[in-house]
Order: sequence, then structure tokens, then C-alpha cells
Amino acid sequence: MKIKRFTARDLPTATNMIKEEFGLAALILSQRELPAEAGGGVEITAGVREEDMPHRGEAAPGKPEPKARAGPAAGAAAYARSARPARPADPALAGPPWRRDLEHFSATLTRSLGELKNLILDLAHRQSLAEKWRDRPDLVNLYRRLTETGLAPEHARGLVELAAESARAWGGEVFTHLRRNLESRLRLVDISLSPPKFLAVMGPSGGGKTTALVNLAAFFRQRGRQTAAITLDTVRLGAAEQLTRYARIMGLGVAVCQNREEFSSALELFESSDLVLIDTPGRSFQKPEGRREMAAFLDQAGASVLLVLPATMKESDLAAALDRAREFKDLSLILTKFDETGALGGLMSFFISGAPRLAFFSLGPKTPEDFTLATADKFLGLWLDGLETDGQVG
Ligand SMILES: Nc1nc2c(ncn2[C@@H]2O[C@H](COP(=O)(O)OP(=O)(O)O)[C@@H](O)[C@H]2O)c(=O)[nH]1
Ligand SMILES: [Mg+2]
Repeated sequence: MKIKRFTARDLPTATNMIKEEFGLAALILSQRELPAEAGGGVEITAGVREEDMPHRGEAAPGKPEPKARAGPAAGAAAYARSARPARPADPALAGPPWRRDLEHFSATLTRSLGELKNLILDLAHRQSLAEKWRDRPDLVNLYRRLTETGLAPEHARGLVELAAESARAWGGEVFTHLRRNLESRLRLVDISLSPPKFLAVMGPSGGGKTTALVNLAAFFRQRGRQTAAITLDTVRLGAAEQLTRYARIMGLGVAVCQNREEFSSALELFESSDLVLIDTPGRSFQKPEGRREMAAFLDQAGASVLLVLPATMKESDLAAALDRAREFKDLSLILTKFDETGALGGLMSFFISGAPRLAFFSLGPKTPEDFTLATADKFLGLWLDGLETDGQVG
């Protein structure tokens, strides 16, 4: 690299000198104003790669510019040749010219550092794949994009390598093999085929249990099931009212139960219903004694459990919630709040690590149109469709 210090009375003159000598690929390394007692003006230290130096008479201002180059130097080169920000009509408002140039330079430097970071990340991701796949930019890119959605690195590596092996053996696109493999790992259940008589929703506070219960009631009533509801959530202010308000609108029978006696009476009351949905308090779910108490209620009814978890949760929290729910029998899953996240890789890792069977999705807060039976196609579509088109993998 050639490096040289240029001094001139002002920045445009210095820039022109640099362009003249080093051409348009010059990199500005430092820049300072010279003190007035030393005669004023600016001093710029610039550098250029030997191979980018113009041959005599080439690349002077006004001549055609060289082709854009990728990589960190490109940003600085762009700086050297760029039109600086338009100056406002009143120079007094604009501040000293060198400040604008400095700001512009700093923005260019930030961009260049971003590009450098990408290069380093790509190198790091290459090392994550088995040696024989490291020279496949499409696979490195796919691995990187999957991990960026929250998929655990070890899962991403296994899935990408397996898809690459399959594509090599059978032909076809890597992405198609990846998708097929993922489909087989998502365990689904269609509860509507043979719903249990008692079905409880359970999970952390605010995850969408009560909303899901209302949706479930609408879903099963539409399929001709005579449905009723019981709520055990009597501690949180307004929790029971939230359900009874919906129930009134839907004409759904609801019992609010504070203790085992009231619960027993409610079971008797709804004996002739086909389906009794049970709402539970999120607070009890968090504590062992609360879960024991809930288990006593649910065992009395012989209820199956739908664990309600938001898709926005990170994988470690999903796993912790599942640990809490494992003591309940006949567990399956409702995932909510798909509308609040695009990064579903953590959920996929949750499935690969042994999540319960997935029954329903909630794709938004509206009832009941945002609530659907879970399908692999829908889940993989929500997760991967953006990746496939942006990533150009295959
Ligand atoms: N954006 C979005 N909000 C939801 C969804 N499901 C529920 N909510 C909202 O999340 C909040 C908590 O829901 P709620 O059913 O009361 O949660 P619970 O505490 O588990 O019973 C409410 O404001 C709901 O409207 C969903 O799928 N997407
Ligand atoms: Mg609730």
C-alpha cells in the first residue's frame, strides 16, 4: 500500500490532489485542520493499494470511474469520489465544512466496518460446517441464516449437512431436502379428531391461555360439540371477568371455581357437555405448589392439557416451561403470538429437542379468525419463506 500526507488550503483542493495522485480507490486514513499560525488549511493522510493506483493520465476527475469493488476499501473509495452532502444555502447554518466531511467519512467507515464484520462472520460460519462443505457459500449462507433465526448452531449444522448429503445423493435443491427433513421433525396432533372431554389450557401469564380457550370454544362449537368452560383463575383481578364476558357473547356456559367443592359442582353441572375447557392461572404454573394444586383439580376431572406458549419466547424459556408442564398428563401444545416474531428458529430447536405435539397456532389477537389447527406447511412457511427467497440457497 502507498501512503502519503497531502496538505492544501481546503478540503476540496486536498481531495482533488489525492484523486489526481492516487485515483478514485484512495482510502482516507486521517484528516485534520492545520492551526492558523502554521498557515491554516487541512492535512489528509491517504493510502491506496498499489494495484489500484491509476496509470498515468487515468482516473483523473471527470474520467469514467472504476467498477464498484466489494469489501471494506470500497466504502472509503466511495467516500473519496462521492458527492459530499449538499451544502445549505446559508453557510453559517452548516458549521465548518470539515465537520460535514468528517461526519460523512465516519458514516462511510461504519459501513465499511459492517462489511468487514460480515466477512469475519462468514469465515467463522465456514468453520462451523464439516470440512467438505466449507467451500460451498450457499451452505455457509444457509447455515448462517438459520442460526440468525434462533435455530441452535448444532441443529443448524446437522440439518444443513444432512440436506447437502441428500441433495448430493438424490439430486434436487438443498432447500427442498432441508424442508422435507424439518417436516418430519415437527410432531403434530389434530385434537379435533377425538377431543377429550376435559381440556385445560396452561402456561405462563400473558401467554394467551384465556384467548386460546375462547378460540377453542368457538372451534369445537363450529364442529358441533356442546362446549362449556370452567375457570380456576380467580386470583388475578379481572381474569374471570375476561372469560365470562366472552362467554356471554358466545352463549357459553361458564363456572368460576375457587375451590375443590365448587369445581366438583361445576363438573356435575357440565356432565352432559361434550367438551369442558378449563382455564388455569399463570401464576400457579410458575410455582411447584401451584402446579401441585392445579394437578389435583385436573386429575379429578381426568383433563388433558394444552400448554400455551408464545412463539416469541426464546428456546431456553420454552424448555423451562416444558419442564414445568411435564408432570401433567396427555400434553400437547398451542403456540401463540406468531404475529409478533419472524424468528422461529428457536421454536424449531424446541421441537427437535423433544417438544410435545403441536395442536394449534394463534397468529394474532383476534378471535376466532387468527386461530387455526397447526400444520407443518404453515409453520415452515412462516419460518422459512423469507429465507428461501432472500438467501438464494439451493
Ligand atoms: N399479538 C397477539 N396477541 C395475543 C395473541 N393471543 C393473545 N394475545 C394477547 O395477549 C394478551 C394476553 O392474553 P391472555 O389470553 O389474557 O393471556 P393469559 O394470561 O395466558 O390468559 C391479551 O392482550 C391478548 O389479546 C396472539 O396470538 N397474538
Ligand atoms: Mg388468562
